[in-house]
Amino acid sequence: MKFNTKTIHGGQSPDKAYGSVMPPIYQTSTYAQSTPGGHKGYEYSRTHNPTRHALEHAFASIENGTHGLAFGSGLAAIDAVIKLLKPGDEVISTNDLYGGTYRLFTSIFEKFQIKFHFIGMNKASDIKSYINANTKLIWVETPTNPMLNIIDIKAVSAVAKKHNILLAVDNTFATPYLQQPLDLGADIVMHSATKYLGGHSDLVMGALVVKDIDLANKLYFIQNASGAVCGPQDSFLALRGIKTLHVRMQRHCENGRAVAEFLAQHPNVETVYWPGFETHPNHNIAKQQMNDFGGMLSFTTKGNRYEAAIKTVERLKVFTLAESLGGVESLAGHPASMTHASIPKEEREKTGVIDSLIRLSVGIEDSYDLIQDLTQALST
Ligand code: P1T
Repeated sequence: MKFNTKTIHGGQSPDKAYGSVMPPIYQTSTYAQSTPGGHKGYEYSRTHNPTRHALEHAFASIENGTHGLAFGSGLAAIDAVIKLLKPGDEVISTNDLYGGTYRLFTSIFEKFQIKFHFIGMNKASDIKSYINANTKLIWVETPTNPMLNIIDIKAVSAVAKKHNILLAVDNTFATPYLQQPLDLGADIVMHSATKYLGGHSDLVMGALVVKDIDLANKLYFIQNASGAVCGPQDSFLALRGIKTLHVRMQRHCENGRAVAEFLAQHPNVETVYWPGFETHPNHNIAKQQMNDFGGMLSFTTKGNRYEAAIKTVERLKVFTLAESLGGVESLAGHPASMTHASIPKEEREKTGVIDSLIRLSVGIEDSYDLIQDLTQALST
């Protein structure tokens, strides 16, 4: 089945009870048993729920995996992956990543003696010097949030496999429409489904997909034992969102390109970070591992002045100033004071998250209106 068909039908069939085409919202915590253990496959909704099940099948289908797992947030999904580890284990992670992921790693899991190395991965070979006998996981965001760095998944996977290390890829920015990490050698693909998969800024959810039964079973155990699952109503919304992922992404990519090209020639803009530019350091890798360049981009205003960046985002009218990304509506953010405020200033500035950086999640409105809005916001 091709991707554009999988988004609509992947892992789904009409409901067995009455043939309903959309999966019913099984809004129940528990299921009747005729005798202890005598049930129809479902006992308790933390463990299993038919609506969540349908969504988990859809996740697996669109990411070319065999097993999908849905969580109550993207961070809950990441939390489950790190719980595969034990004290003394080490993780090598991209140094440019969502601030909440950095906070989870450093403020929660370092307490449990898991060690994290945050490094630039623009050259996959740079990872090798951080590997030792305790290294158990490589955590990659690509494109990264918010600098839009591109990491070569195939090359990192070759290093990981050689040393028997798990590779997890946060595919939130790209979505499976643009990039399928399991096909490129990753062991785990993760999503903040809050973003493009949901697509309408109306839910908070996380996803994991794997293609190895043992790994799947370990993660299902953690999902049930730790219990950070999503509810049936949100599962339904995510299933509905995924059905239009391919058409939304096509427009996100077109609008992303139009906005990136507009900003690149604007006199009040210093630098635009977008993997579609030939000048992007890993443009060629982006071309190889992605089908297009997406709707996320960041840029700096001239002069690196905090006030200038803040004034710019405050003046926007079609773009909404808000955390998050990946919805049909365009959003703008100021990473240094919003999504990446939990990363110490010194650390974030090393990766380029400076005071004048603005991040855009380019939505699917008419690109004319988006460019008009940026024109007025950048005019002074
Ligand atoms: O918000 P949540 O669903 O828990 O997902 C966390 C997360 C994980 N990975 C990436 C790449 C993310 O961007 C996020 C969440 N990001 C934002 C809220 C943001 O505005 O960047």
